[in-house]
Amino acid sequence: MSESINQPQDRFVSHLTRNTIALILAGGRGSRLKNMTDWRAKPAVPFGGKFRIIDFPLSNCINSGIRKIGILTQYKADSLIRHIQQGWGFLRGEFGEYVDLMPAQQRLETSWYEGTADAVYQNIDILRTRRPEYVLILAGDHIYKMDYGEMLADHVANNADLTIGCLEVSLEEATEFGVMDVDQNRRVKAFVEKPANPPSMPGKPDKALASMGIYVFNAAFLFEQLIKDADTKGSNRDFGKDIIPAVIDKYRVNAYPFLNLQGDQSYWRDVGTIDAYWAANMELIGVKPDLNLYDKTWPIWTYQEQTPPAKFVFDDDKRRGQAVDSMVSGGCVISGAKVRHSLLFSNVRVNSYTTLEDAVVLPEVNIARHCRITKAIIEKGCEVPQGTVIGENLEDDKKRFHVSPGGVVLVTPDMLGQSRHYV
Ligand code: ADQ
Ligand code: ADP
Repeated sequence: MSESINQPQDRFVSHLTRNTIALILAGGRGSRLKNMTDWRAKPAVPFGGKFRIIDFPLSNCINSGIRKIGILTQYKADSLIRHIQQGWGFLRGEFGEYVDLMPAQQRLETSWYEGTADAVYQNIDILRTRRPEYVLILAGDHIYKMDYGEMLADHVANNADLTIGCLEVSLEEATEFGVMDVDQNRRVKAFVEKPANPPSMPGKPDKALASMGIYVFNAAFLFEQLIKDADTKGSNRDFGKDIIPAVIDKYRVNAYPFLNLQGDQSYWRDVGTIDAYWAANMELIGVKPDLNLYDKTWPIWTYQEQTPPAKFVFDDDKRRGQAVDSMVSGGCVISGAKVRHSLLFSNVRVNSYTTLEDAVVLPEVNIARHCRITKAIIEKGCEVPQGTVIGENLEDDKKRFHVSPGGVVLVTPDMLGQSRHYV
């Protein structure tokens, strides 16, 4: 038995997770989500009928036993902050558990965070006082389930300074990612951020090994590199662009292949565009979606107000209110209307003579009578007026709404001439 195996930190994943701080990067603009991020940060965008995107990395942390969590906020953080304060206050400070909001500290003369590394650097003084052994850095804008404890154990077992979570993507997709080349021991030999011509994987000419933007660092190593980077002229202060390329030659940087709870890479979604967001929500309606929201062993936690059950009623003309092949959240009332293959968030009203198909309807929406809506996303708080037709003539829709390249119509209160009461 090698000596290191006798070290408690190698033996117990619980020791590793207890001594880890997770930092969730929640500041990005998410501009490809168009008007859905006019008023909120991407991690605060509602998803899956009752969650917000950030609930996924947060729940992964809690379920993995990592209960010291910092959320680095910046852009339009209002609804994100409220969501965290309302829903994530259940951790016990006396056990050393917390979810801390870490807004831009304005530590430097610049007033906002620059790249992702700067977001962490600006909080370095606070992080040091917490004395973590490991820092797990996570993106706040991806949907997946993952046991981070396994990644930490792999990091320690391989004596790595930095471990990068990775997954296989197609060469076309790879231009949007950090792409790496690894040896047979998974040691990272090269790393390029968003390459125009991504290198393919050995033996897999149509695939590239992409960074998920999630990292395990030995804490002391991270702090050292952040300080070095802050002194480097011309740095973008970004993990992908600056920190990782600067350390791969000199230190042990390993790749960790992402596995979700089924032990494969079947579910990981960047819902960064309107088309991807719509498709990922639609996918959940299927009979056996790859993302199982009903798994009691890996619950996705969230905040949600208390609502009465969804209700399906006849209208005065005895017209049946119904939803088939759909998910309908609490507080919804479907009266004399037909809802097909759609996902309704909480407190949505759909009224008589109206039909919905392939629609994602966010909370607090009222759809009046005689509407026909197909393949659309209706933003939170919309009052859709009587007789509105959406998704049948995209040229018409383009005049009033946002139409995605895939033909999904996004409707917001502003586009209907209404003021926003909800984010
Ligand atoms: P991108 O996703 O393009 O690439 P970026 O836009 O920097 O990287 O966002 C990463 C995460 O950090 C997002 O969750 C974003 O919201 C957040 N964020 C960005 N700037 C921030 C700031 N200043 N303060 C707080 N949060 C901030 C990254 C990596 C790639 C990798 C992909 C995987 O750089 O190497 O392949 O993630 O999606
Ligand atoms: P429609 O345009 O379809 O006739 P209404 O607004 O008249 O819609 O509502 C129809 C039915 O929906 C009501 O009779 C009632 O049963 C139900 N309903 C409407 N609003 C609520 C509510 N706030 N709480 C519970 N049920 C409601």
